Amino acid sequence: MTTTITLTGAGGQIGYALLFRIAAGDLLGPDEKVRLRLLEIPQGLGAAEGAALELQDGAFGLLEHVEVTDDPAVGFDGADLALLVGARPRGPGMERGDLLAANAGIFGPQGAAIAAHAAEGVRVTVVGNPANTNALIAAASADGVPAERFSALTRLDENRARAQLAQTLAVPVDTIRRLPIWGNHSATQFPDVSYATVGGQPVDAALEAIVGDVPTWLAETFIPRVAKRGAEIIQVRGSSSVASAANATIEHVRDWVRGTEDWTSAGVVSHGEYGVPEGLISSFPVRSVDGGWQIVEGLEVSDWARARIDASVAELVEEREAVRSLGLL
Ligand code: NAX
Repeated sequence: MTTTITLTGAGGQIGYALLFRIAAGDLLGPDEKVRLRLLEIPQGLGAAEGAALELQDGAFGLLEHVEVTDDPAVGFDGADLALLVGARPRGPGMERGDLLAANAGIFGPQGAAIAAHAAEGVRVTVVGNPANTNALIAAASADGVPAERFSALTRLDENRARAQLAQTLAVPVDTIRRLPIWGNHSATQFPDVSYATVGGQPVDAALEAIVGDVPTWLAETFIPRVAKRGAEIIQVRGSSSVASAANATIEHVRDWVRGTEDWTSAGVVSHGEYGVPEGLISSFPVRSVDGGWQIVEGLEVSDWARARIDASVAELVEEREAVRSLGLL
């Protein structure tokens, strides 16, 4: 079998980190051939073409074909998986409304091109920020493609949260499970340790023994550290997260395609679950079953957690209203 994968922003940093892992089989396994379509804007074509030359030099047995284009009709042609990484960054003096509008101008037409040209059953992962609202705009513009086929990346946030908790508890990171992100991929996101387990046991007692007052630690240390990790990386590294973002993207798409044993996090369309207004793309605890995301339902949500979820969801509502008021949704 061959899977056609479209990557937008393929000439950018995350694109460069993603391409070689996809070609090496990290996304779909060692038996699935891939056909890559690299979609860029004209200024990014040279970098994408250069990456395509390097892909050729990688002599990857799984890589059947690479096409570089700035035409969305060609870029999304036959796409089984679309990774929407290219986005307009916030420029100097740009207000949030300007940023939303600039990105609506990218993700609206891309959603329409996906509807017109992608394979039936296409699954679209939005990485480019503001990821949740960009996914909402793309889904709204993709006539005939169910909104459930669009999701936004919050796996990097979850991975950051699991890594921080593992470090605090001095345990291997893969022993930490069930630590979902709720809400927006932004500073208001809520990494929720309420259900977290370490080695299959609730973390509460172990955490209390180490940090003392857990609610204070969560509010003053853990949540801000996770939510501001992107800024910390920029400060230390001098440039934004790249390889960790690519890694999270690989994990997100791989789980979506292959299924999950346990929960993870993804920005998916709400049908009103946990009081999140219908139609918003918000991060939830999810499972992947039969190729689709399913929101984990029936969880008890404390008042404390409720307030955090509501604050992040309120930001998503504001973003949606801002885009609507510009006539872009
Ligand atoms: P770069 O600026 O290195 O690359 C972006 C690329 O997108 C550029 O080559 C640009 O030419 C291209 N592009 C712009 N408009 C396009 C369009 N209409 N069609 C196709 N390509 C287009 O950014 P990079 O570091 O790769 O980050 C990409 C996006 O990921 C940014 O929006 C960034 O904010 C976002 N991130 C999202 C994360 C998440 O967890 N959801 C984490 C990492 C990252 O911050």
